[in-house]
Amino acid sequence: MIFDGVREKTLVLVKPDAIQRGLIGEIVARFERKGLKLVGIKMMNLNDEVLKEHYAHLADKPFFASLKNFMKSSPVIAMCWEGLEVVSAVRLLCGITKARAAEAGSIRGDFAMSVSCNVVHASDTVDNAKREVARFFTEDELQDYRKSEYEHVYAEDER
Ligand code: DAT
Ligand code: MG
Repeated sequence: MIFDGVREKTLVLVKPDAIQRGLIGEIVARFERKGLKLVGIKMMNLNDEVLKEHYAHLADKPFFASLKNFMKSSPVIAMCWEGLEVVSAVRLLCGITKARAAEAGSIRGDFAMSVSCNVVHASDTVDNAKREVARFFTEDELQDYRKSEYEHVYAEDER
């Protein structure tokens, strides 16, 4: 089967600060122009239950309550992107957590100044990406389709 090598998936959230600042299109465009395939997208409200799971690694931090409040302050856009080694590729596109120190050209580097209001979430490892995609999307909400652009985005041996 063609394109079987490019099935890694990752979760991206467009955070409330980006929703309020009208950056949804800018952020989606970054992933599109990179050559990634969008396989799931929806607008949703997050609750304490999902945020406790999603940010479990930060549960004992002093900023945990404000992080949850921030993530509940408006709907977010959840997206699932697919591609070859897409988890690490998307982390690079997003830039480091502290946005004002993030590399120019990255999403956080170009659009944000804050540590907490840093416009996007992206899965950090392949294992976490699997868990996070399953946390935010049902199987039915993930699309399986052929993107003809892949013939030009990837070399034959990468597809
Ligand atoms: P990342 O989002 O880059 O994967 P993370 O998983 O360490 O970073 O933290 C998740 C989010 O929590 C991060 O995007 C913003 C918030 N956060 C992290 N460290 C923080 C801090 N020191 N003060 C306030 N918010 C913080
Ligand atoms: Mg993280």
